[in-house]
Amino acid sequence: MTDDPGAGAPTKLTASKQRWAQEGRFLTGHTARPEAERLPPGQHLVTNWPVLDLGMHPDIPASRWRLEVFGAVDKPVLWDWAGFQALPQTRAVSDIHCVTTWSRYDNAWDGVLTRDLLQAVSPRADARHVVLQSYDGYTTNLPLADFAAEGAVLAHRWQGAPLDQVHGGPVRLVVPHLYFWKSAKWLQRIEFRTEDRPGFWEVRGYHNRGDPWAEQRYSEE
Ligand SMILES: Nc1nc2c(c(=O)[nH]1)N[C@H]1C(S)=C(S)[C@@H](COP(=O)(O)O)O[C@H]1N2
Ligand SMILES: [Mo]
Repeated sequence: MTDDPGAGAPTKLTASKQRWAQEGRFLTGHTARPEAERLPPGQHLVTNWPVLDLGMHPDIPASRWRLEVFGAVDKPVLWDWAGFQALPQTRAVSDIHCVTTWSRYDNAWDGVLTRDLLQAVSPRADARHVVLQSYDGYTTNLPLADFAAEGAVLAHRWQGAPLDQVHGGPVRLVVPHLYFWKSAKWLQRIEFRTEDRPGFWEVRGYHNRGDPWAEQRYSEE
């Protein structure tokens, strides 16, 4: 019928290769997903880094910067720059997925993992939600489980250099497994809550969770 050696009944080797492809075996990227699935549905890759926000870029020198953590936690804190820098510092590399359809691969963030922050403030057993408040008045909300996810980081450096003011410096949140609107720039306050409270975009038609793999861009209403 055909002389294509690849066609015909699957051999042991082709069956293994198909399985390797599905598992993404032999890929050298940072992700465990097969390369073809690294880009979520409806996204396109960019190599620049677009700036998106409410149009105000607060100028907060490190000397005046404070981060308040309050609400349903046993140890509320107000960190200044030195206090924040004294927390464990980690590099986390991740991809950005913005709801406006651009994605940017391999961003190296340096800062405090949300897991280390949780260690420091001890959320109460009934804490379920987190609300981020920023110096420009922006807010966004997350389930505590998403805030605590692997790779989520309060970042103050990007690709080895201090985070640019336009991208949220001195400190922004990065939650890589959700659309980028959840990653609050110019972070000022973190509130732990027993009840959810939708943020700026969430009350304006964006999805409450924002999973790029499920294309949770906008709410159904
Ligand atoms: N404080 C603050 N954080 C924010 C926003 C904002 O307007 N203010 N915009 C969000 C949105 S919609 C996006 S897409 C990303 C954009 O981040 P970037 O400008 O670094 O690409 O920031 C998010 N975090
Ligand atoms: Mo966005």
